[in-house]
Order: sequence, then C-alpha cells, then structure tokens
Amino acid sequence: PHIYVERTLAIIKPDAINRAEEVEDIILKSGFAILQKRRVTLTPEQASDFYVEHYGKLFFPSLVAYMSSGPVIALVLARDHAISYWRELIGPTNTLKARQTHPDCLRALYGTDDQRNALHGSDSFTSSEREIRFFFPDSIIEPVPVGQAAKDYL
Ligand code: DGI
Repeated sequence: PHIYVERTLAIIKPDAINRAEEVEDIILKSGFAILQKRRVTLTPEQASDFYVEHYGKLFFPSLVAYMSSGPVIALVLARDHAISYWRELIGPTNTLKARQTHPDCLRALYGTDDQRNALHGSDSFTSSEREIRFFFPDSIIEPVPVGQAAKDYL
C-alpha cells in the first residue's frame, strides 16, 4: 500500500506565539514532520493579501489588524492526509464554541475568542499550495495532488 505524503500550511498566530514550543511538540507527537518554519511579523498589506478571500466582510479590518499585531510562526507540515488531519486537530473557527464542542482541540486550548483563535490551517489542496508559496516563495518542492498518478511525475 502507498502512503501519499501531503503538505499543509499551519500558522501559530500572535495570541499563541508564547505557546509555540508546546504547540510544536503536539504537532510532532501527532505524526507531522515540520518541513519548513519561519517567524515573521506581517505588514497589514501582507495580512490583507493572505486573507483576501475575506475582503469586504465586516470582520476583515480587525482580522488584518490582529494578524499583523505581532509575530507569527508559519510552518509547512507533512504527513498523510495532512490538510484534513491538521484542520481536525485545530478544531472549529470560533474558540468559544470550540471550547464547548471540541474541548481537546488546539483552538480550545490556545485560542482567545471568536477571532483570535491561535492557529491557522489550509482548508484545501489549492489553498495549501497558495499559502505555502505565500510564506515560502523559494520552496523547491513540487506539489503532487493526491490521486494524481505518480507516473505523470516520473
Ligand atoms: O479557516 P478558518 O480560519 O477556520 O476560518 P475562515 O477562513 O472562515 O476565517 C479566517 C479567520 O477570520 C478565522 O480564523 C477567524 C476570523 N473570522 C472568521 N469568521 C469570523 C472571524 N472573526 C470574527 N471576528 N468574526 C467572524 O465571524
């Protein structure tokens, strides 16, 4: 049987930066490899770019202010089913709801409120590729979508 290694982009957001070591421990114990890692403070322009799909929404300005309010750590994580597994591990978007329904998820443990939710995870293959490229533009790893025949790449 083949195991396809998938990549996803994780971000430790400003409200969780002081717990970064703990979070990275959990990441490794959960079977992910950390392929790349970068600590960076986003400008408001960069944060707007990253969250461009939410442009125009009521919460967009405060989301941008929050994401550029201090350093974040961007990580490229790899394992089988990395995208869905990391999303499951971080839990629901709203920290307060997450605490009620998924008390063991990382957002319940490390998040602050409905916006400051400690962690990001790509929600699809397409966004993972865009987001990895966003933080690691010099990455030389070629994306191979799961299901795409490996022979196409040989
Ligand atoms: O993929 P997620 O981060 O789980 O959720 P998303 O892509 O829908 O939203 C991106 C971020 O924007 C999310 O992590 C927190 C913030 N956000 C989303 N919905 C709301 C919100 N912030 C506020 N204040 N209110 C919202 O309804």
